Amino acid sequence: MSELKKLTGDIISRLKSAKRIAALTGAGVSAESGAPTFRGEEGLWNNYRAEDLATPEAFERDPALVWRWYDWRRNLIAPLKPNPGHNALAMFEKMFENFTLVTQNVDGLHRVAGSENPVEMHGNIWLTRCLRDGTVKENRETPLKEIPPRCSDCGAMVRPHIVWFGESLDPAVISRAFKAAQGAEVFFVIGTSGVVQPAASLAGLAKNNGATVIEINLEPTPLSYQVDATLLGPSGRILPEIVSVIKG
Ligand code: BV8
Repeated sequence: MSELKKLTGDIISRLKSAKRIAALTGAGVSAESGAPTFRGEEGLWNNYRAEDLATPEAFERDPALVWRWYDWRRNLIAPLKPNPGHNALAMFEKMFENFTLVTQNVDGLHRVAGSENPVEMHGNIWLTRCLRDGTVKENRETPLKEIPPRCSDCGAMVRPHIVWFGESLDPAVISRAFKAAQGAEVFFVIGTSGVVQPAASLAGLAKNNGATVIEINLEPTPLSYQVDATLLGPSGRILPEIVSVIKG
């Protein structure tokens, strides 16, 4: 049966009349584009341990190792295209008066799909940050010519402009994400295992502020107990179905 049968009449009418909608996405939204997720069996981290790589301590200890991991991921991601799930979320921006896309993903595929101004909570794999003066620049070299790469202005080493475990998120990013969740009439949580904070707290925040929360995932998650509906299936199929229901 189409998972959308789980959307009651009330949920659908709220969705059709909503002015303010927000969505949080995780690695699952990019899975159908061919991007490995983090915690799946073929997960990015199965070959490595996150604490060995996605932390400031790991970078301090061995910047070249961390950069080799990111170079490998950038080469993996570079040829990938947005899938119908990304495209449907870009469509949401045109369909709703006020739509905010919050993503944990660093692959940039939401932007490629046409989402204008996603809140990239964990940064972006195509941006680097100078360790000397903090300048953030786009760098799409694949593979990287030099590891670790250097700042084109001052020659100092650069790091990925990505939020690692144990690092605080940009306060402006947090406030945009929290405002979107607090103000949403309908909040989607899509393709995330719901384990990483503070992103995982957004669904509960939306719920506590009166939103209808809809989860889309291949399987239930620790967030499932607090949502109004969990639609089980690939977001690349379910999201376009939701677009047609709203347009219908
Ligand atoms: C912070 C960048 C304040 C790296 C990432 C103890 C010590 C220190 C910190 C903590 C601690 N305990 C808790 C914390 C906080 C910590 C945290 O949450 N840890 C967890 C693991 C317990 N958080 C932080 O450190 C954050 N900062 O809190 O600052 C602070 C400061 C100091 C000390 C304390 C607090 C920073 C978190 C950011 C970490 N960086 N990424 C990189 O990517 O290189 S997080 C990483 O996980 C990715 O960004 C990823 O996006 C994110 C979440 O993973 P998911 O996106 O959910 O992906 P996953 O593979 O897990 O799941 C995929 C899902 O999709 C699955 O459910 C699957 O079923 C589904 N799926 C698959 N295919 C499909 C699908 N669904 C639909 N359709 C499909 N086709």
